[in-house]
Parts: sequence; structure tokens; C-alpha cells
Amino acid sequence: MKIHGACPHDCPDTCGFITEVQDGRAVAFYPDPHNAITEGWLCAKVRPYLDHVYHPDRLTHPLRRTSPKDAPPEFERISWADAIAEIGQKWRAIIAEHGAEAILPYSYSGTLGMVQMGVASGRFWNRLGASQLERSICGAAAEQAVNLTLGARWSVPYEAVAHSQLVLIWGHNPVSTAPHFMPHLKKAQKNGTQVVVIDPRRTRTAKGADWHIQPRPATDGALALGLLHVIVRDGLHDAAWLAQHAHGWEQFAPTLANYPPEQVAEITGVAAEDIVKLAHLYATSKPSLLKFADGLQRHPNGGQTVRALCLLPAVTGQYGVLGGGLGYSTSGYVQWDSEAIEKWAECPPPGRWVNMNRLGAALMGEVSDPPIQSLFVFGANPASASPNAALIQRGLQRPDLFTVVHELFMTDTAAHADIILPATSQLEQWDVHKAYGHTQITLNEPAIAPLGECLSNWEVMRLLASEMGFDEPWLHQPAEEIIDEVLAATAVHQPALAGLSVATLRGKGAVPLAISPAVPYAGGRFPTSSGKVEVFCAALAELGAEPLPRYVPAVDDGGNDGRFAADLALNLITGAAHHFVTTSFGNSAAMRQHEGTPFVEIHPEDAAVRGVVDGQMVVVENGRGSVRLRAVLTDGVRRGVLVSPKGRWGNVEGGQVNATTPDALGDLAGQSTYHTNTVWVSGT
Ligand SMILES: Nc1nc2c(c(=O)[nH]1)N[C@H]1C(S)=C(S)[C@@H](COP(=O)(O)OP(=O)(O)OC[C@H]3O[C@@H](n4cnc5c(=O)[nH]c(N)nc54)[C@H](O)[C@@H]3O)O[C@H]1N2
Ligand SMILES: Nc1nc2c(c(=O)[nH]1)N[C@H]1C(S)=C(S)[C@@H](COP(=O)(O)OP(=O)(O)OC[C@H]3O[C@@H](n4cnc5c(=O)[nH]c(N)nc54)[C@H](O)[C@@H]3O)O[C@H]1N2
Ligand code: SF4
Ligand SMILES: [Mo]
Repeated sequence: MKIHGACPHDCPDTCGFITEVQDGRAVAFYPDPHNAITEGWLCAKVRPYLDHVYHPDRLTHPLRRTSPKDAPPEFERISWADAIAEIGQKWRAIIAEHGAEAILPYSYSGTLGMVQMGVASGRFWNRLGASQLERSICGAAAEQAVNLTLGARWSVPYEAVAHSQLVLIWGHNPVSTAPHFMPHLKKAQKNGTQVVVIDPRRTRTAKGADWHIQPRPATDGALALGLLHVIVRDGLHDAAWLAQHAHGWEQFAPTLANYPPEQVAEITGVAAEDIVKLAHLYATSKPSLLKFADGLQRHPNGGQTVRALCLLPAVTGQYGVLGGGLGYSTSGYVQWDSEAIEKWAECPPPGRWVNMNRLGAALMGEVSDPPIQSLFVFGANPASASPNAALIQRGLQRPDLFTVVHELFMTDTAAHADIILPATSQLEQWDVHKAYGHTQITLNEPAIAPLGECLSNWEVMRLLASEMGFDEPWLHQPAEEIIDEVLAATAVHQPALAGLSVATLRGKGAVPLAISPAVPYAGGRFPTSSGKVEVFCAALAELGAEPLPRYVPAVDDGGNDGRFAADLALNLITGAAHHFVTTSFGNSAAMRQHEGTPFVEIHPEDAAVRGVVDGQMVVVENGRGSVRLRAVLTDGVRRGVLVSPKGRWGNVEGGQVNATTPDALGDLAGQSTYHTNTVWVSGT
């Protein structure tokens, strides 16, 4: 039997795959040869997926904690009935004393499926009246910036790069994070397309570029405004396009006087002549594509940075041009009908919002009235993946906190649980997927029966709904019925989905959607309130934010309590690892071997000042926490910058970078600010 599925991981490519099953066991797993994005190959992480699915460490039955919270974890096996009854009993007591807002669900991107991520994070929790989680760990600031500036997150398809003369890849590492874009880019490059990468690190992507520019972290806003300054100063802007399609350009243009190349060079560390050269190259190579993702904006000024970036294609008249414009995200084309997902209308008013980036602080008392008394984690690993994780771990050790973790593996987070529930993998569950790198819809059919006693996220929500006495039919529907309901509700505002259902999608793999307009923002039409690019954004002014893009320096004091010398501070960047998806696969022996011993890249001059030699173990620390890493001396990082990719498991490696990362929020949408992270390095 051959069963079609969709890769559930947080990756724009959302590949299609096929699982072959014999006697109930998956025996072969390979890319769907007909999937136009996957194009016959899966990435290194997912190729050996059956090792992940049948990993000997899979959790296969519920567990109850038998050791104190601050002691090494010990668990005993319990039945599902006992687990759910115990959760219900605890929650009823918490609700009676503090109200349902004392319960916080915490979920993110273990799977991107509509049912197992979307519906499972919504319906039951809304009905319960639990605290709402502000899911701003990833790209919240960029999403808001793009939505408000351009009206919607639309992007050209990967293959449109064939038409680009120049591709400016800005703070983005697609070799690792959007692999199926790369064959298109390489082919274009062979045909003469120039590729420029802007990244403080010489990433795998930067290594293949024609020109690599290494600015100081979090200074990209200044760099973008500096490019705009030069383009306008030298008359390379498209004044006619701006007059017709840009709202507030007249107010904004004079502010560019603040960003002459010499001053921008001071801020960014990029030479003034390079700023001028890049401005001229960008403005005279047409079509020119500006491609970025979310890593770039995980800084306190990330929202304004993305606003400034959005103006580059505008000032050169590149929106609506095939092969030009912006390659950020396609997620605006299909937005699942929110009411069908959430059932807001049938629930009590939403509970108070808790920002997921402040989990540690929230557990330690920042959130009170009521305090958080119970945490339910699924599809996320906050003790390793979320910022200021050392504080999160202290919060999870609170003896009075009742923590339930629904997981496939004994993660750092699960190890802190009172109750662990075993979760199905993607081969064991129903779902439907859209993508943020393309416009296909893919049904994921379960290929095998759940391992052991594993249940999917949505099945757990159904059990919890029964336990809490909620008998609304929309809390008890099978996943397939939900898929049909949400597809139909979404087709009302996105006609490209018309006719799609479980029945029509089964056995098909990915279905491409006929999206209109075919070229985003064609004709200079933007779905904003003015119908134009919102250079001046009144909505931001109303939110108390800057209505015109401008550069504001980013700062982090590293939680310095006086122990560390200010002049020895470094900025640690912790972007994607090639062989993990955040912490997913961080427990895979093969992937860990590919990544090598957890390392930190440091410039040889910075190392010399600190007496650090290549290969030595060093302590990277600040007032928030510390991690031991192997020093890799390389001029691939600029001076003042350290790089150590995210994804390691503290309980496997003995530590991980998020012990040090800040939980300060960015300038827009409560964004995480991982990469403005001041740390100190010393030998051990
Ligand atoms: N292999 C793999 N793929 C992944 C993931 C993964 O963990 N591993 N994660 C997935 C997720 S959750 C996401 S959101 C996407 C993210 O996709 P990307 O945004 O492409 O990935 P990141 O590595 O987070 O960030 C990209 C680059 O930003 C650089 N950067 C950091 N700060 C700055 C800055 O101030 N200026 C500039 N110019 N560059 C900066 C980093 O050095 C990094 O190389 O990738 C997804 N794909
Ligand atoms: N230092 C640093 N940290 C970062 C970032 C960074 O750039 N730097 N990037 C951030 C970003 S962009 C993101 S998106 C977040 C992601 O952070 P998280 O959303 O926490 O993602 P993961 O760490 O991959 O953890 C997902 C967990 O879900 C589990 N899981 C998978 N499928 C299922 C399922 O169907 N059901 C259940 N119950 N569990 C499942 C997996 O086993 C895994 O343990 O990380 C952030 N962390
Ligand atoms: S992680 Fe990305 S590239 Fe790898 S199989 Fe999944 S969707 Fe494809
Ligand atoms: Mo992300």
C-alpha cells in the first residue's frame, strides 16, 4: 500500500512524500515524484524519516511523575483513563480556585498541520476559557510589517527566480531553511543571475553567492535606509511608480537625509563604497528579487527593519514584476477560516493573552491574577527552544505548577512534566497542509496505526473535552470531518480552494492552487486600506509604533549583573542548524553526528583577545545563563559576532544556547529577539 503524506515540519517547502506499508509497518519512505516543489528529493533531515518514526525512544504510553520537580525525572506508566482523569481533577480544582485563565496551553510548530496545530490549539482551549497564547516566537514582527505595508503576505513562486537578474538574499539561509528554492536559484545563477547575500555569518547560502556582505547584527534597517538614500540621491528611483502606488512617500522621502552612506557605514560596519555599489546594483538590475525570511527580524528593531526592506522593491518599481519584488512568504494566499478553526462565536470571551516569549517570566510571577497554575505543552519544546530557557526551567520546577506535556520524545520540556502523554507522528495522523513557500495544498493520510498508545493532538483535545463535560459536536468531530469543514469555509474567501475535500484530495498528493493575481501586487495594486504601499502607516501610529520606517539601534545588556566587562561583550546569533528543525531531530544520533559537537563560531581576533584557541571548550554566558561549546575559529563570522545554531537538547548535550537568549520583546507584535543577545566567552 502506498500512502500520500505531507512533511509537517516548520519549513516553507512542505514536501510531499509517500509511505509504503506492508503488514501494518512502514517499509519504504520517499519523495512524491509528482510534487512540483519536492521535485523528487527530500532534505537530509527527513530522508531517513522512518528512523524518526520508529525511534526506540518514542514515548508510547502515558506517564506520571514520581520524583520531585527539581530532582532527576522519574516516571511510572499509567493508563490514558487515569491520565485524563487526573488532568480533569487538577483542572477542576484550579478553575474553582483561580478560574480557567490559570491554565495556559503552549504549542507551536512541531507540526504545521491545520488540524493538529491550528484546530488543536484553538477550539478546546477557547471553550475552556484558558489563557490565550500570543504566538510570536517566530515571525510575528515581519508578518505584521508586511501585512500593514503591503496588505498581505504574497510572494512569487520559487521558479520565478529564473526571470531575476539579481537576487538579494537578506538575512536568510535557504540552503538550510528553504532547500527546494536552491535548485531554482542555482539554475538562474548559471544563466547569469547575480546573487548577493547579506548576513553577519558566512552561511552555506553565502558561500554560493557572488557577493557576501557582512553587516553588524540588527543594523539592517539602517542599511536598507542607506540604500534608499543613495537610490533617491542618484535619481535611480521610479518617481512615477511611487507617485501612483506609494502612500506617504512625500512625508518619508525627506527622512532619508538621515542615512548618508558614511553614517550608515558607521552603524553597519559595511564600507560606504559598498553601500553605494549595492544601491546602484539593486536599482539598475531588473527584475531584482529581494528574498528574506524570519531570522533577520528576531531583533528588538525587527519590525521596522522589515518595513524598510519592503520599500526597496517599491522605490525601484519592482512590485508586480515577474522575477522582481519580494520573496518573503506565501502564507497570505490561503488563510484558514478563523471561525471554522477556532469557534470563537460559540465560546466564552477569549481569556487574557500571555506572550509565549515571556514564558519563564510568566511562570515566575510576571503573570498574576490569576497566576499560571497549569501548563499544557504540545508540539513545542520551550525548555530548549524558547528564549531565556534557564528561567523557563526554573518556572517548570515550581512544585505548585501542574504541567502536562504531549510529546513523541522525552524532551527537556517533557522531563519537567507531571503527566506525559504520547503523541503520534505524521505517519500516524490525519491532517491537511498549506505552505509558506508555495501554494499547494497537501492531504496527509495516516499510513500506519499509532505506535503503542499514541494519540494525535486533536484526539487528546476530544478526550479532554469529554472529561471537562463539553458536549458541543465541534469538539468531538473526527479530523477528516474538520478538514472538510475548514476547506469549505475557507473556499468562501479563497475560491482557489473550491471543490477540495478529503474525498477529492485522497491519493493525490499535493494539489496546486490557481492563485490570483499570478504575479503578486500586479499592476501596483495592494490590498491595503489605501490600495497602495503604506510607506506612512496610520495603523502603526494607532498602535503607538513609528508610522514611518526608521532605524532604531538594538540593545541587550545580557542581564549583566556587574560580573562581565562591557568591552568584552559579543553578540551571539543562533539561527537554524542544517540538520535540525529547531529542536526537532535534536535527539537523532545521525543528525547530531552530521552537526558535530555543539560549537560556537568566533572570529580569530576575538578569540585571541580572550585567549581562546581553535577546538577548545569555552563557556558562553551572560546574566541569564550559560552553555559550554566547542570554539571554532573562523573569519566566516564578523568581529564582535558569535554564531551557534539552535536546536540542541540540554538533556542530551548537557546544555544549549537558549539558556542565554533574551526574552525582551521586539518593536512589533510581541516578537522574539533571540539574536540581540549579549554574551561573554571564556576558556574552561
Ligand atoms: N534546517 C532547518 N530549516 C529550518 C529551520 C531549522 O531550524 N533548521 N527552522 C525553520 C523555521 S522555524 C524558520 S522561522 C525558518 C527561518 O528561516 P531563515 O530566516 O532563513 O533562518 P535563520 O537561520 O533563522 O536566519 C537566517 C539568517 O539570518 C541571519 N541573521 C541573524 N541576525 C541577522 C541580522 O541582524 N542581519 C542579517 N542580515 N542577518 C541576520 C543568521 O545568521 C541566519 O543565517 O527556517 C525554517 N527551516
Ligand atoms: N536560539 C534560538 N531559538 C529559537 C529560534 C532561533 O532562531 N534561535 N527560532 C525560533 C523559531 S523561529 C521557532 S518557530 C521556534 C520553534 O520552537 P518549537 O515550536 O518549540 O519547535 P521544536 O523545538 O521543533 O519542538 C517541537 C516539538 O513538537 C514535537 N512534535 C512534533 N509533532 C508533534 C505532534 O504532532 N504532536 C505533539 N504533541 N508534538 C509534536 C516534537 O517532537 C518537538 O519536540 O523556535 C524558536 N527558537
Ligand atoms: S523539512 Fe522541508 S525540505 Fe525537508 S522534507 Fe520537510 S518540507 Fe521538505
Ligand atoms: Mo520559526
